[in-house]
Amino acid sequence: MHRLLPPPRQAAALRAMLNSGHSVRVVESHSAISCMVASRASVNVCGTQREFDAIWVSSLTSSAVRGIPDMEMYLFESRMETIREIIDATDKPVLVDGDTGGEAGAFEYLCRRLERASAGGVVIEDKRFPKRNSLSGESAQELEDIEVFSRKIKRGKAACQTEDFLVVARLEGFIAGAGIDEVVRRALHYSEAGADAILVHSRQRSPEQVLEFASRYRAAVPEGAVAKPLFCIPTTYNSISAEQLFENGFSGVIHANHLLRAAHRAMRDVAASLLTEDRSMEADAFCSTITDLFEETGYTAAIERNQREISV
Ligand code: SPV
Ligand code: MG
Repeated sequence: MHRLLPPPRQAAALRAMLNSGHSVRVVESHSAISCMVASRASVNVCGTQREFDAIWVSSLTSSAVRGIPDMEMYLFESRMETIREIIDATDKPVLVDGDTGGEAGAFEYLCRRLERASAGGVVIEDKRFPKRNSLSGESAQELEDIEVFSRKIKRGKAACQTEDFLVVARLEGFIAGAGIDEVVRRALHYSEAGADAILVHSRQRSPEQVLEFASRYRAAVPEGAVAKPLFCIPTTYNSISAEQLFENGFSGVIHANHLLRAAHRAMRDVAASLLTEDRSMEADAFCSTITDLFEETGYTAAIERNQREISV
């Protein structure tokens, strides 16, 4: 393998947060501008400022912005360009959805490329390549052999240059119809293989399945071993808050697709309004202003700097 320079500190932040017991709220980005919006979102809740802690580069939304289905179809090089733009657009750590990771050799390469690009980590799911989106009830979901997937985790970890880069094992057992015993068995196996964290996925409308998993996993961790931090993606069971998931043993909660879904709905409404009204006045209500875009992308600040220089 080539000798590579270590990545900058932004990459280490996710590991540091998890190590210090800080729970993380993660939100999806699919472009530099969506990452800027996500990174700057900040609200005051009962006197405490709340922000997202990390960014999720979703395969669903990375595919959707390219106009292709979420079937592990994109060329990784073109996705890498988006990942780099997203990392450049934020100071927050970036967690990349690596789908199945491909075969072990491809996964080593993926880990090295992402670590070098200063990503905070990668998540791979224990399904067979090419995977199908987990939320689609129509798709056949086939689990990977437990040993094959564990070897892939080991190979990915061994390929990384630092301890900071996280390799997260994502459990698709519930999605594929397996029972909780099998899902817990796999979680223990992947933890033992060196996964830095475990993501359990479910498409039930209720959080019961993932909550039961969290308590069963913790109870099953053998003496002397540590339970890995747990992540979940509450897209379907979305009446439970991130705070409640944290209280029930989760360290990370990922809102995996909402910024693109919001933009898509607004785009459809605006396109229809432009045609219906035959002008743009009514559509303005659904749009950011041009000034908003200037400010978000640094245009306003760049012009101000130029003007200061001219007036000196
Ligand atoms: C993604 O965001 O691409 C995910 C989560 O993998 S899900 O769409 O629920 O499979
Ligand atoms: Mg995905």
